[in-house]
Amino acid sequence: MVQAAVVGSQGHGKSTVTQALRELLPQEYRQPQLPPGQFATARGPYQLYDCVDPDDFRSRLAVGADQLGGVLLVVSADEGPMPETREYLAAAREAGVSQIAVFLGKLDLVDDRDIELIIELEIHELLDELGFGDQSPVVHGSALQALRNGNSRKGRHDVVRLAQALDGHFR
Ligand SMILES: Nc1nc2c(ncn2[C@@H]2O[C@H](COP(=O)(O)OP(=O)(O)O)[C@@H](O)[C@H]2O)c(=O)[nH]1
Ligand SMILES: [Mg+2]
Repeated sequence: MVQAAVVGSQGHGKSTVTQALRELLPQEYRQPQLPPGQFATARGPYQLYDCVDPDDFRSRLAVGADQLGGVLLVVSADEGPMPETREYLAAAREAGVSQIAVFLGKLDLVDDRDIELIIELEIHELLDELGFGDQSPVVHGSALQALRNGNSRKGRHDVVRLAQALDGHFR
């Protein structure tokens, strides 16, 4: 079982991404739904912990940072990295977590490709500044649209690519 925490600024879509992974992957991989918070990818089962706020994340890290396979950072494309985004990353860094995968979400709210790329650059700069280097995968998408169109393979596409990024990057 891969344990992972979902972090990101309030309102950026953590709970929506968590729900999308949980609801859409069973259709993709033709597996039964697992208990709350769990889902399975091609690699196997995951337990996702959807953080409420940075304090919640810190208490999670305090009890078991070494058991985390990685952290899924959610950044909304309409706001970009926020002070709370940095706070989460600093906490992960301090606890020695080094596997970060990024979901650049709410793409349906941004119709300018340049803005999307600038925000991705800001995310890479922030990761670099906090000492995570340049290895983190960044998956672009819209979890809400995926949930709305999840019965189609095309609708699930972003969420499946996110699952593949977790499979490849988390320990
Ligand atoms: N337009 C749009 N809204 C989204 C998307 N994902 C989440 N939201 C909305 O953003 C708000 C905050 O999402 P939520 O998952 O609760 O954020 P959290 O505070 O990070 O857990 C809710 O109203 C969601 O419906 C998306 O991909 N597109
Ligand atoms: Mg939430």
